[in-house]
Amino acid sequence: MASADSTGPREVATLGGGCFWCTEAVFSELRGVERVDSGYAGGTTTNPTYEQVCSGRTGHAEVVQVTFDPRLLSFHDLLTVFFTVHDPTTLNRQGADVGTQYRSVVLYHDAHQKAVAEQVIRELEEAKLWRHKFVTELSPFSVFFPAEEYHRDYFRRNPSGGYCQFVIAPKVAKFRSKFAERLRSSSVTRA
Ligand code: MHO
Repeated sequence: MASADSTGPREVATLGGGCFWCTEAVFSELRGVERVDSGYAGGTTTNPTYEQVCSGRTGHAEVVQVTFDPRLLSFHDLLTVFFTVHDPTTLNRQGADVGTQYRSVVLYHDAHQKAVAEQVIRELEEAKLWRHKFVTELSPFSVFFPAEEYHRDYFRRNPSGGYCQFVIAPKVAKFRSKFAERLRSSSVTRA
């Protein structure tokens, strides 16, 4: 793996970009990412279940918590990938997935992450990456609840599922073609 030694610095980002199966699949292939955990954050219910989050009543979003080595991947560049592989302009929605649990959200861990998120949004709006204005929520991170085990590595473990083939695979393909130079080397053999 292309990541650095186990004693180096680590940064954690908590990002919601719709169904976490998608964002997990993409970030797992990004060089500099050490681990990706799917879970729930940004709401009020303690230890929510997937079913509760699906109901839209917990306030939580499906998120991924990304642990990365900032020497190999900056938060700025992580966000650039994030905003390319999900649509940050549709309110509470990613494609057919509708509900506040699918909202676009950056749960920043400190003032630096907040400032960088504001800057990247400005840059990408100016570059017209997407046709419409970003609706991404920026809120302070408070607590992350890991998702149930069966959500872990969902794309790799369920390759023949319809959602995997028709929703996740195109996002992974977009990531691989737009950010080929940022792929960790092992994803080539995993594909
Ligand atoms: N519409 C998808 C979303 C899965 S995701 C983990 C499904 O219900 O299978 O929210």
